[in-house]
Order: sequence, then structure tokens, then C-alpha cells
Amino acid sequence: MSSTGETSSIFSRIVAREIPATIVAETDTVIAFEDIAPKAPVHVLVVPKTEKYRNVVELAAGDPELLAEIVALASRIAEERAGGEFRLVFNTGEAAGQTVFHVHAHVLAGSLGEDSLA
Ligand code: DGP
Repeated sequence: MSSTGETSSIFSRIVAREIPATIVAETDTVIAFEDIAPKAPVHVLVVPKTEKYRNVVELAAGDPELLAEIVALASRIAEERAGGEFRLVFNTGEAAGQTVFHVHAHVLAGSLGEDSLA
């Protein structure tokens, strides 16, 4: 939430159900939904509900337990949908391909090729 009470990041708007997404799992603190432009047979984004952390470095320093929740939910999704093996990608910084500055993990699974690094 911003100081005006409006949500700001696109992912906060998904958390608030202001824009649609195919939500696949949710806890009190974390939400998982299908990426809008999938790069693999399974391509789910796992996102903390708070938009306090812009990237995984900030999250690891500020709330390592929340980071562990993201990893645990990613693992659960991969277990349910792809036999438990998966690639976890946190793009960190514009030059690394990050476009949404609300930390999120890409969970990629199922027949991964070289070009499926999200
Ligand atoms: P990154 O480039 O690492 O910041 O990843 C952002 C991802 O978010 C990208 O793969 C596309 C996805 N994305 C962007 N906007 C939306 C949206 O409105 N809905 C969904 N489901 N995914 C989105």
C-alpha cells in the first residue's frame, strides 16, 4: 500500500484482486500465480504479499523467513506439478531482466531448455 492507500505494484494489485490472475496457491504471507508469458510448461511466480522488498537481496537481509516460505511454496508447487524438480530464478536488477520491482521467484519446471531462464 502507498501512503494514499492505493496499491502500487502490479503484483500488489493481483494480491488485492484488483486485476485478474490465475492463482495457484496462497498463504497468509505469500501468493503464487501463473506467469502471464510462460517460458516453460510450469511457470509460476511466487510473490510475498508485502511489496516492501524490491529484490531477493533486500528480502534475504530483511526477512529470511519470508524467503524460506517462498522456497517452500515453490517446492510444493513443483512437487504437485512436475515431480519435484524445478528451477528457481530471481531476476535482480534491470540489466538482469527484472521488470517488476516487487520481489518474486520464477518457478520453472517441466522440460526445461536453455532458453527458459525467464
Ligand atoms: P521479471 O522480469 O523477473 O521482473 O518478471 C516479471 C514477470 O511478471 C514476467 O515474467 C511477466 C510477469 N507479469 C508481468 N505482469 C503480469 C501480470 O499482470 N500478470 C501476471 N500473471 N504476470 C505478469
